[in-house]
Amino acid sequence: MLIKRPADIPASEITPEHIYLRRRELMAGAGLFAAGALLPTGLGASEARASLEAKPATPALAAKGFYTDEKKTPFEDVARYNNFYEFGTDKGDPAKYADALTVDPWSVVVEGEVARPGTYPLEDLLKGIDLEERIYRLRCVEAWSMVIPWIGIPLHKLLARLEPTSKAKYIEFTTLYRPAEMRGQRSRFSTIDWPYVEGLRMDEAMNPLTLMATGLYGRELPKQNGAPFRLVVPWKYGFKSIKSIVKIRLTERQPRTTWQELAPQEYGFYANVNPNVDHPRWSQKYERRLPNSLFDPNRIKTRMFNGYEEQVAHLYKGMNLRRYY
Ligand SMILES: Nc1nc2c(c(=O)[nH]1)N[C@H]1C(S)=C(S)[C@@H](COP(=O)(O)O)O[C@H]1N2
Ligand SMILES: [Mo]
Repeated sequence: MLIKRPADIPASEITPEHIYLRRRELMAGAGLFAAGALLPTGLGASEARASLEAKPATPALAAKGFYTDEKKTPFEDVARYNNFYEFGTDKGDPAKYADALTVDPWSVVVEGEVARPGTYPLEDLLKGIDLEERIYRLRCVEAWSMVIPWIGIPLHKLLARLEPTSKAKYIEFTTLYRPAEMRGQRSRFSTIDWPYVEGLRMDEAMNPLTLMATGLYGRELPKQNGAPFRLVVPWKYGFKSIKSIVKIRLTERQPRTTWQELAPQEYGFYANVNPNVDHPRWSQKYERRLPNSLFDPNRIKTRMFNGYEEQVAHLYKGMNLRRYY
C-alpha cells in the first residue's frame, strides 16, 4: 500500500522533484529477501521492507537541524534495540515479536478540531507529499541515544492538508490497539493503560523538525520501529515519538499522555531533553551513544533540547522548564 510500481504512478506525478516510492525489489521481494541479497547481514524480512526515495539530508541542511555529521547508529542497532512496549519490555522483544503486526492495510482516523476529519487510508493521507530524509539524534529518557536517518514528511505539511480549526491548541496521537498481534497488550504484567497516547502543543507540531516517519535507512520502517507511520520529535525524549499511529485528534485541551498518566512525577507532557533537570531516579547529564559496549561505554554529554536549541528554544521562552519537564 505504501508502495507503488512506477507504472501505477500517473505521469503527471513524476517530476524531477517528485519523490516517489519505488518498488524495485518488490516483485522479486520474497526471493531476494530469502537470498539476503539487499540486506544487511542476518536481517529478516520484517527488518528489510521496500526501499523509498526521498529528498536527501545534506550538510547544507545542518543549520535547519535536518542533518548531522555525527556517526550514524548502524541499522542493525536501530532495528534491534527498541522500546515498543506493545511487543514486550525487553529491548530485544520488538525485533522478535513485531513481525506479527499487520501493517497493510492501514488507516488513520483524523478527528476533533479539524476541517477535514475522516478515516484515511494511509496512502491517501500521504499522497503527493514529498518524502524527506532527516538525520536526527534520538535521546531516550533512559539515557541512551542513537543517530538515525529517518524518511518521512514534516507534520506541518500534513496539518496543512487536514486544516486544523482556530480552536486546535494541541494534537493527540494514538497507537494501534490490537492485542491479537501485539503480545505486550495481552500481557498480565503490563501496567500501561492501552492504547499508547502522546501529544504535542500545536506550535511544537508545526515546527519544521517534527516529522511523521514512514522509513529509515532508505527503506520502509521496520515494524519494531513503528511501521507504518510514527512520530519523530528529535528535541524531546524518545517516548514522545509514538509509533504505529492510527488516530490523530486536534484538541483545545492538553491531551492526557500514557507516560504522564503512569508516573507524572517522572514523565512530563513536555519531556524536552534537558541535561539540567534530572529524572527522579537518575541523572540526565550524560548519555550512552549506541552502539557501545562495556569496554567502550561511548558516554557523551547530553545537550539542551538534544542539540536543537537553535531551532526550538523560542517555543519555550518564559517557561519554567523545571516545572514543565
Ligand atoms: N506506541 C509506542 N510508541 C513508542 C514506545 C512504545 O513503547 N510504544 N516507546 C517510545 C520510546 S521510550 C522510545 S525511546 C522510542 C524508541 O524508538 P525506536 O525503537 O525506533 O528507536 O519509541 C517511543 N515510541
Ligand atoms: Mo525511550
